[in-house]
Amino acid sequence: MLINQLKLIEHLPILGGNKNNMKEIRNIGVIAHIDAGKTTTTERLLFFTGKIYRLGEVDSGTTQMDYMVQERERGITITAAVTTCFWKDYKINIIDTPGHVDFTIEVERSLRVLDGAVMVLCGVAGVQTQSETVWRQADRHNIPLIVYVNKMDRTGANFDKALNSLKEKLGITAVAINIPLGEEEDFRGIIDIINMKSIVYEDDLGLSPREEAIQDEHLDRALFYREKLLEKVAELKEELTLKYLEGKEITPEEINQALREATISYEIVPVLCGTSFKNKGVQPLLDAIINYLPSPLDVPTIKAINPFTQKTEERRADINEPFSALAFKVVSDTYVGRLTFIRVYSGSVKAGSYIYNVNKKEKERVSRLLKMHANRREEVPEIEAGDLGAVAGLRVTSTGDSLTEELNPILLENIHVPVAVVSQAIEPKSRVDQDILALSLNKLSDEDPTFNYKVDPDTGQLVIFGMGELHLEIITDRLKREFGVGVNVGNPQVSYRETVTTSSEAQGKYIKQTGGKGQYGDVTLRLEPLERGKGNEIVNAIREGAVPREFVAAVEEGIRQSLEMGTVAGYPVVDVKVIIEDGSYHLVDSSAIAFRIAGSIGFKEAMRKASPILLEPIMFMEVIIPEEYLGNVLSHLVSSRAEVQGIEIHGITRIVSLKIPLNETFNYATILRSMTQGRGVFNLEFAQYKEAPSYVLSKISGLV
Ligand SMILES: Nc1nc2c(ncn2[C@@H]2O[C@H](COP(=O)(O)OP(=O)(O)OP(=O)(O)O)[C@@H](O)[C@H]2O)c(=O)[nH]1
Ligand SMILES: [Mg+2]
Repeated sequence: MLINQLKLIEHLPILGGNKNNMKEIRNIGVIAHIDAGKTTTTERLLFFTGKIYRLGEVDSGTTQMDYMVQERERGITITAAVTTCFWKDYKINIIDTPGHVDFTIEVERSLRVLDGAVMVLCGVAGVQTQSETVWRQADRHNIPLIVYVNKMDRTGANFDKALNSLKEKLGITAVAINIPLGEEEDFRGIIDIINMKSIVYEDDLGLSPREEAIQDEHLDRALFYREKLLEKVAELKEELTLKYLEGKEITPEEINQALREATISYEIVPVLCGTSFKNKGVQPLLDAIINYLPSPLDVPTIKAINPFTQKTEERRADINEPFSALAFKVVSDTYVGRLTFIRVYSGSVKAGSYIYNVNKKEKERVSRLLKMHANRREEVPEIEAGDLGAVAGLRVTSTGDSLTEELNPILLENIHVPVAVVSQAIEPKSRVDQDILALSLNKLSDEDPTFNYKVDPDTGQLVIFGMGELHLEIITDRLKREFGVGVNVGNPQVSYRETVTTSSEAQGKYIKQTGGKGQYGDVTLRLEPLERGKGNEIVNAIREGAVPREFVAAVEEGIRQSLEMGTVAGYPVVDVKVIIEDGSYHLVDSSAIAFRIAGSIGFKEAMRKASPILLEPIMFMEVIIPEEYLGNVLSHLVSSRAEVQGIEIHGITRIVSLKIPLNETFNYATILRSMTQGRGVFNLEFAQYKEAPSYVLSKISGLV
């Protein structure tokens, strides 16, 4: 009978609730380390809100959110999926993000457009490397957080330890608002320390939790946590401080209000616990999402530059303001074609209307508007401020572009794209494949800004670039299965960079004046090293009139092209400042082409003089192994140029943190598996570029 009731709920439209009431919208992300249980939790959020009536499981490949074949087969999330559900009249737009660092762009673009997030921790491991990374990302985007300590049913789950790891590793003021009732296999529910009651789950689906008074044996613990919570709450507001000091009762409403304000102002992070897999503790999480995380009205007003006036303008989250939105994701949908996901910040957009892409300076027609549930969609006539949705029909809009009304353009902050450090040669198996390959690679890089490809100018070889081995493996698999292209791929390679270590100056001359119209381009460039991670800078410091402006632009273009391929081993050049100092031109013979070539010659010469070096990517690595394998694993790592930074002890598990050159990590999955009989796991994350030892250069130059 329950199933029948829920079936009816399943037919609720995606859009609904109280339309213009932005106070009752929550745009939230679910973020965490790999495997912490984000997708399982999201699936439960949908189940308990009545959005779906049959529970999907990651392990059997039946969740709604992990809908790609590669996700279902591997039990991991690869792409951020958007969905909407309703809880107590609140509309919650949720993005379930991947935990694997190769897909970090999905977390980045989601956090860029969301207002709040649920960070999921594993109850056994507490804060892990990727938890730190996603927390830093949330922090950078000023995203208020609540933490959900999941997997409380697992052996070794320890709520206090997880809570402390939040304070110790992230330095955040984490405050428990509920605590476990029993732990490990005895986990039966939670103790709500705001309302001081137990919530006990008895049926497997967790549909009818029973509320009861806290039993005596748990009372001391509950009071201990309540005292901590009240101390914190009392610090937050003066009127509550007085009440607390006078020993007066602080009501649950007052506690919730204070927690809400403090969560939104990043002063505290409320912490809850549960086990999504066993359906315990999820309804309190839904309550916490609506109680503590911000609505679009609670987040700071958008401020952005109007590209016409160069003045900063504001857009309030209000449907009566001019329309503004950010495109955060592009996917090719089998049925609808190219779909662009947007977050509307102000005004509204209607199906059939025209909007303006500020980055591309082009008008685009909105042919249809859709609300998404993972890969299913529902057509809607309008998307309003504060909401998320998808647009069909946009041709030129890519990830990070600002969309506005043509007469009211503003340029919103773009989306930060991390560096692609791994490359792989790829070739089509046949002539037919060759044509589809180009088209497919184009589509894939349109969807994923961390994936790109180019033809190596020396070898003519097609090379793909991505975040890591897994990323490129998924891309290759999609090429074969989704696009039907037969390809052969080479081994993954490190994508090195080049830079300079000293300053230099060089003249670039391209002069040919033998009969007829000649060529004349002449520039003097200065090259200086910049700090690691600063990127490249081209500065025009040329004396007014020495060279006409369009030729200076051509010089810049020549320099930009040369930055793509350095003089050490042909890798892109990073962290240099190129100053165009001087030059001369000829009234008849000078042309943009001649100056572009002169710029390129000058840059190459300056680079050769500036003690250039090769940079290699260094990765953070975390290796998690049973104690007995520690010795062997460590000695292998040290012989692979690893710098061990720390070893953490969790029962019989050892977590080794280290830095290691990317080059040494290829195939590590197989090596670790054989060294630990399949019991070890590891995570990798890009840390920095660092000078490569000379033998690495000799090796890639084919000298050894
Ligand atoms: N015992 C237990 N297992 C859980 C719980 N929640 C999730 N799992 C299991 O943990 C594994 C990972 O769960 P997912 O939901 O895929 O985790 P995720 O965070 O979405 O993983 P990625 O998206 O790949 O980063 C699966 O095998 C789940 O069945 C829980 O509360 N208890
Ligand atoms: Mg997942």
